[in-house]
Amino acid sequence: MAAASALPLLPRFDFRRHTDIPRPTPAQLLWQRDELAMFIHFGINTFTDREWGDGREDPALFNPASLDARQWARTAKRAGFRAMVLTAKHHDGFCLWPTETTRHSVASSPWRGGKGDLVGEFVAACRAETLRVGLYLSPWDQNSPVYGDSPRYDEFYTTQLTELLTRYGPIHEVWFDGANGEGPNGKRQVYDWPRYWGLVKRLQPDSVIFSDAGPDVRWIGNERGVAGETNWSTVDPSIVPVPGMTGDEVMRSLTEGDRGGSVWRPGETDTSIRPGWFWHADQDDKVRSVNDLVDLYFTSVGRNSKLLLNVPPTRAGLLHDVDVARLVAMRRRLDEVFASPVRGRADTSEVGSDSATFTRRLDAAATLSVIDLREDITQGQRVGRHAVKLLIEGEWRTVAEGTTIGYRRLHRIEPVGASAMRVEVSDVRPEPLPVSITGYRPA
Ligand code: FUL
Repeated sequence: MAAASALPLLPRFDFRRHTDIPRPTPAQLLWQRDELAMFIHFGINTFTDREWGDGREDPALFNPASLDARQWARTAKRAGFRAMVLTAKHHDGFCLWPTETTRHSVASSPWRGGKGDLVGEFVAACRAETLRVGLYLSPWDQNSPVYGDSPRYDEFYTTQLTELLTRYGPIHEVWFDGANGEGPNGKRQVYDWPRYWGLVKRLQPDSVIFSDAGPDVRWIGNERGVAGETNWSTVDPSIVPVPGMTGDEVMRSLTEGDRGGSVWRPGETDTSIRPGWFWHADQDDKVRSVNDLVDLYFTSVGRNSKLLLNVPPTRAGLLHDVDVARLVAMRRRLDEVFASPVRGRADTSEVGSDSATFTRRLDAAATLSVIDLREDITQGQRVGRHAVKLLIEGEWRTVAEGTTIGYRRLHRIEPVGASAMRVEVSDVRPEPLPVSITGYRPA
């Protein structure tokens, strides 16, 4: 006892803790682990059959006969989504909540006799199904007379944000679109992003802010539903300092992130289940197929991203039967794909300074068709290259290769019988940490 207390009480040196690399905040971790969020584009465009309104629409057009946000939330839940994001206001400026800032809102519509609050109903529906809540508030506003008169519009916009972030309880994600047009005075609005983001952080400190430039979550750079095969969750913030920028280097940074970047800003992959973001009757026969939806999971969640899948309600205010059926079938298929995990038991692991090999033996040979790799992202993202090898009839064969892993990297492979699985990682910085490998039997 005496001898022990004479020793200096230094903790065992743990290199990991002393390596200063970006790591996710608790809110970013929750966001990533949700894997699937449902985007809801609904508003005046639903009633005019347009994608972008011009702000001159008559609020009287907004009159969904059977609107039921619970149906949206139940569908999302059933299909395995863990969050929903609603367009509280799109570029046309029509507000889905009774705002004090303008009369261009549900309060001037016949819906619920002008007493309705769709943001309120949406949030209540999310809570009833324990889905996290996200709100989209378009900065571009073609209805606001002060748009383009920058300081006045900033005031108007931050008042709207304040209403949304103080009236409805916890909001997990605030979604900032980068679109930016001209105001009625012919001037271009200069957005005060630091002010908007600062306000969100003050009113909803546990939220994540999405935009091209984060600060917490970045756009993945396309609307096709495909994250980069290389996808770092770190970025160099000087490449995309504000939303709405264009250029090759901007797009590359959005899609792939930046190795060694100083901030943690994972990519969100947003796409629609239909060609448009809003519902159009003539797209009822153009809903993504089940195969397509399953592919989306692999090209987003399976590439260290998160999928924000848009499912637009119809004029009735309900998700369309076709969309609902596809989503339920997608869930069934994904459940089948991941129904029979094979973990085996840890065998050898060899860890070098910038490479490592982790091997697991299976208790009995198994046929595998999907390989699931994961880094412990609470310790940052480290792996620059990886290869998956399977022991097939006594011989190690490479069945998949790639660059980054991150939260989750999925590989679909030709089904093959294996008695052991191995992941080899290289180009790892700073030092390697264990990478988990799981195989799945074919459905
Ligand atoms: C874009 C918008 O212009 C589209 O209408 C849609 O809302 C999409 C998610 O973001 O920038």
